[in-house]
Amino acid sequence: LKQKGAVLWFTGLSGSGKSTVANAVEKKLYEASRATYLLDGDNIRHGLNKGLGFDTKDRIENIRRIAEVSKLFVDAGIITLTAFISPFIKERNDVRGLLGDRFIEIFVDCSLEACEGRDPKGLYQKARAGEIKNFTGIDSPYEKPVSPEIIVQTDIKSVDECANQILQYLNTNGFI
Ligand code: GGZ
Repeated sequence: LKQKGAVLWFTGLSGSGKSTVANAVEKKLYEASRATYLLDGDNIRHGLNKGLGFDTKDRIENIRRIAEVSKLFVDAGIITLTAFISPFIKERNDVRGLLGDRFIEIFVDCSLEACEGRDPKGLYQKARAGEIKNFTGIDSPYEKPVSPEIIVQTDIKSVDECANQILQYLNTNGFI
């Protein structure tokens, strides 16, 4: 029984496909008999982090708490997947410091144009109209990872190809 925990830390713009790829990876890990847990906006921003917004201070606190929770899961031997924009290099590096070699940074690389074109929730349109302030990529920064373990290009590759790329990495590095 493999019980080597790790966090698959997905980072990227809103609409880049973080949750979609993370869900596909989770399904494949289940098929490989690995215990997993997915942390995303649905179970974190509506619960533990209810009350946090999107200014810089709140985003930093959002990521800090997610990192601490991830560490608990990783300690329990679980492959933890996190799907948050996590826009700042500094905070992601802090998570790396907390988790060491169990931190796997995955840059979900998708151009702003493509994300904005998808706009599944109409949020970019609202941000452009000034109805949402501090929207990542529009009037709030996104700092691309400098040396992520994995880059998946969701505007070029299919969800399945991106998920397989991640599984390949986990296999090569003894996590599955
Ligand atoms: C960015 C926002 C904002 C602003 C609401 N900026 O595409 P979504 O809807 O489902 O994912 C986005 C989500 C981002 O929350 P995170 O916890 O991932 O952000 S961070 O890591 O920066 O703390 C988007 C929605 O929340 N959303 N307002 N202003 N995204």
